[in-house]
Amino acid sequence: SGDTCWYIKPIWGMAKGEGRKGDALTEMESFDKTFAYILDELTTADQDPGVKEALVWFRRVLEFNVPHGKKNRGLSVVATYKLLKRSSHIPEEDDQQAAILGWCVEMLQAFFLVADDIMDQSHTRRGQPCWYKTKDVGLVAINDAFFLENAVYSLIKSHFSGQPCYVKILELFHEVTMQTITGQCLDMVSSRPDEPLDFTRFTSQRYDSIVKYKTAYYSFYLPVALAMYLAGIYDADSHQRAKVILLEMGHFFQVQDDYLDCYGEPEVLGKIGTDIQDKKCGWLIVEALKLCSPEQRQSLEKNYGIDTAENIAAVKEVYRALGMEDIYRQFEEDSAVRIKGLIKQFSGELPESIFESFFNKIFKRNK
Ligand code: GPP
Ligand code: MG
Ligand code: MG
Ligand code: MG
Repeated sequence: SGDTCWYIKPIWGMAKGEGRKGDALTEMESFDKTFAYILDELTTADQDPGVKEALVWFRRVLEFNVPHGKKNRGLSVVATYKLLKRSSHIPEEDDQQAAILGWCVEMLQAFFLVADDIMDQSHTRRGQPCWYKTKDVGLVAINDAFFLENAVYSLIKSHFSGQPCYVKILELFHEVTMQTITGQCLDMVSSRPDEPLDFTRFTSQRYDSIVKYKTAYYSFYLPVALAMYLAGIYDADSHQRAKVILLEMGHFFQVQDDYLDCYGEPEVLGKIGTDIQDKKCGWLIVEALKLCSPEQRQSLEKNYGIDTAENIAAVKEVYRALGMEDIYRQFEEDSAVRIKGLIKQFSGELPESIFESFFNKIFKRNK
């Protein structure tokens, strides 16, 4: 359906996206209301009474796994859509459509997280036990991950079929899912439990590919691209520009995730780090390997990827001696400068505020 005249001059006073303080709460509340509606749609379909028990189970899956995160990705669909349509008065049901897509992103994320926690053998997520660790669940969680993924398409069909953006949205979800699966593959094969540790594979190039694919596409490009499609923005140039900026932000976000895995407070973060014992090719180890002495490297080789308190402590001791926390702070500052510069340089006709407000949500996060 071609290019649409969509450009709206950003309103600078409102660049943070949420405007007045009270509005942030209202946005979250109205977003949460949409979830209650989605829950009913997905689990009370008038169907074969023989599947009733599965629908009751799926309701539990959705309630446990979808609505308890920060909801940055989902809310960004709504916020971006509103910024793109600022000058025209959007009817209420249009906002509702953005909220449905926002929840689709949150459901895709829930699908990834349920599966990722099994693969990473994690313990907690969002301040509760991981779904597969929950009583009566176990490996049914694999089927539940498939359910969460497919629920996305059932919602897209019921809310968007017949609209000009329908096929674009479908294709985008499929493409981004494949990218994320590719990144998860790189993440997993870089640290196989049955293979000896090989630090020569832990390069920045490898790290960059892992995080671009496993995190940046679905967490940053997807929410903004969905809002753009909903607002009628299809042109390749705008999407390419958005992608360049958002993939850079996504890279930064995963560096934060890797830093917090080791240095975050589990009570705030809602999850307990496992990257050291999981032998992950994460930001801290990749940077530490660039800076360490031969002795420190030996210690890392001896202790990385082994799940005992002593081995983990020995790795953390090398990180401490290298000053990894300060190195991260410096990276954070440099990234902010780089990303802000990229936004100024690369936004083209897109309002800079959509990128600024997304970045402000994640910068200096501790959860
Ligand atoms: C985050 O990595 C990456 C994902 C959640 C993508 C998973 C993709 C699949 C196809 C399952 P992470 O393991 O560092 O996240 P966390 O720290 O939240 O466990
Ligand atoms: Mg994980
Ligand atoms: Mg993982
Ligand atoms: Mg992590």
